[in-house]
Amino acid sequence: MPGEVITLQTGQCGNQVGLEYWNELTQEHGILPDGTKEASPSTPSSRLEHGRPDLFFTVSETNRYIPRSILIDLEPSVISKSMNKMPMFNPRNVHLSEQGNGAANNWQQGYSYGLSNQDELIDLIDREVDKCDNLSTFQIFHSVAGGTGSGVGSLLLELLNDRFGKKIITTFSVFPSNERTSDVVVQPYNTVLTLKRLIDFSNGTFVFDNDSLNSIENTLYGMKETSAFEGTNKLISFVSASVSNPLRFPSYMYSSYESIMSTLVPTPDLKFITSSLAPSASSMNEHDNLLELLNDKYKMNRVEGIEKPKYISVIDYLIPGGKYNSNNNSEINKGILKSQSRLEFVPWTANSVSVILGNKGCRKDPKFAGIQISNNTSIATVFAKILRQYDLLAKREAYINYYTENNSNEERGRIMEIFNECKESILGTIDEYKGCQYANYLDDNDDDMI
Ligand SMILES: Nc1nc2c(ncn2[C@@H]2O[C@H](COP(=O)(O)OP(=O)(O)OP(=O)(O)O)[C@@H](O)[C@H]2O)c(=O)[nH]1
Ligand SMILES: [Mg+2]
Repeated sequence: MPGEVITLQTGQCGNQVGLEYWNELTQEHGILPDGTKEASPSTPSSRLEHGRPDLFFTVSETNRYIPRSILIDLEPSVISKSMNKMPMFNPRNVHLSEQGNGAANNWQQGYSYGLSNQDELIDLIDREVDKCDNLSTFQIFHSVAGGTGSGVGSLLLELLNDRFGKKIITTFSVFPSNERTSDVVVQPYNTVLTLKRLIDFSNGTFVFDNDSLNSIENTLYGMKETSAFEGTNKLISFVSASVSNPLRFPSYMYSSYESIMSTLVPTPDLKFITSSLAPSASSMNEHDNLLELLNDKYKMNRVEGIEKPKYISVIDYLIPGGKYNSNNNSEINKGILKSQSRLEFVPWTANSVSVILGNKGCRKDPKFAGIQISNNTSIATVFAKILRQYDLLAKREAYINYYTENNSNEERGRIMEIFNECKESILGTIDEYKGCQYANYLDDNDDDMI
């Protein structure tokens, strides 16, 4: 039985992506930004297809849909924009800092703030939990590189794991650009500190790399100047909304988060998920779209010039729209067979690509024809790149005073030790992804199997 999903959106990135995410969900379920239902959904058939928004929304006595979402930031501007655009958010679920000036791109500030305010955060979470009959999953939207999404996000992971360890905890985590110089110099420190918590406490982390997102945006829309993150956030939100499509429009397969995550994450040591998408084109059928999902151009954490990744698990979603219906079984089977033959799998898994036939609900024509979510070894090179950038700073102990309580040698040493533990943990994950390419991988990991 599918259970409810509670969302936590934290920091600028978390809340901006979160806003687009709820925009996707409301379109699919025919809900207006104020939480009321659309009077007449676009097509007669869609009237029957409102699915199960109740897993993601509570419904008030006056029939308004309210996202099961908690909005957290240490400065007010992003959340106040969200509340204006989507008055459906519950104002009681907003947590803002009284000082209101952010965590200054510093994980430590975000984490300490979270720690001092944990009772209030727990109250917010408990209130949402109390509204669920059968809570399944917490999902966090954040960036790993600033101060709030990374620091408060890390604390939330610890709190959730501590209090709700049996529930699924997933994250949609945005990794920083290396190409945009405007991004902040201490981002590698914040990223490494956050990654440690993701490794320890998340059950599945969807990794989105801002450089790859920018390049997909350019491929799809040309160099068109969209406002800062609008295009990238639409890409992330399409993927994150689509992941739960079969929960919200249940059919006979993958109608719970548990079933999706157990396919994607066969062992807790391999839990970093890569996504890609296929743009919608009326000339493409199911077979073409399944192959387009393999196109490097549309991968959301691409690393150039590496050996071919090995796949641990792959789920493709076909999302119908316009003339394209995604129900032609022979084209789907042809596409699955070709995808399976083109991908290289680790030796201990079945060479299989699962396909979920999504439902567009009340959405008019989706911009994308499908997504792929997969667990594959390319993540090891993403993490190695992060560690290289981290090492450049850490070997000189550059900017370490941002993270210390005072600048004594002892305190600097203590912080470097913490950073090193995080680095070790990331190296451990890289080793897991390297080791899983061998047939005896599971023999070594018997204790870790779910
Ligand atoms: N894709 C995407 N990336 C974003 C967005 N907003 C910020 N980022 C990236 O996230 C990182 C900075 O994190 P923010 O989310 O702005 O920081 P924060 O969590 O609000 O933390 P502080 O402002 O330091 O308190 C940088 O790498 C930005 O490029 C967004 O809306 N979309
Ligand atoms: Mg901020």
